[in-house]
Amino acid sequence: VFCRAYIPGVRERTLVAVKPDGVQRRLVGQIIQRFETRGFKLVGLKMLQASEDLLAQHYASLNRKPFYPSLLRYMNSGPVVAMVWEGHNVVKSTRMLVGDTNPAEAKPGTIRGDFSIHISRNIIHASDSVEVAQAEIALWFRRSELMEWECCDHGSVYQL
Ligand code: IDP
Repeated sequence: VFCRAYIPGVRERTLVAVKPDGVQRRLVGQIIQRFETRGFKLVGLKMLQASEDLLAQHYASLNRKPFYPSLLRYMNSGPVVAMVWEGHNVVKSTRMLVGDTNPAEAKPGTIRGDFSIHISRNIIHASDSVEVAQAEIALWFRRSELMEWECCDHGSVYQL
């Protein structure tokens, strides 16, 4: 059923990753549920052990920070669940759903604010701009791993 109306930005995509602590703590289901119930569309999903090379590229902009070595060890300490979510304004909305980088500053109701305490273990990654999202999706996913599909409730989430 092709029911997609023209809504500007409705094809916007962002990269989200449940970090190794989020996987260990069995939070994957609850995190996915927040994006699904909001109305966003899942277009990519996989569990992987991120390589040091992937992480070095992903966090290249932070490589002079004092916490960079421990950040890479943390992200490499176990499997992560990477996903691509699609929808109107999804990059900014996801940052709001996720909450402040530092869980101590993250509001209750956000993912970090509800499930984490310390900046060194903040359970989730989300792209911070549309341009960064495009680069991160290309880094983490092959084109063939991203699904093109129609959500049957599109007209209820957006507009018929
Ligand atoms: P973001 O993940 O909210 O986009 P960034 O500033 O890009 O935040 O930092 C990337 C990640 O690096 C954070 O999510 C967190 O895991 C880690 N990080 C950032 N600042 C610190 C810090 O001061 N101490 C330890 N880890 C940090």
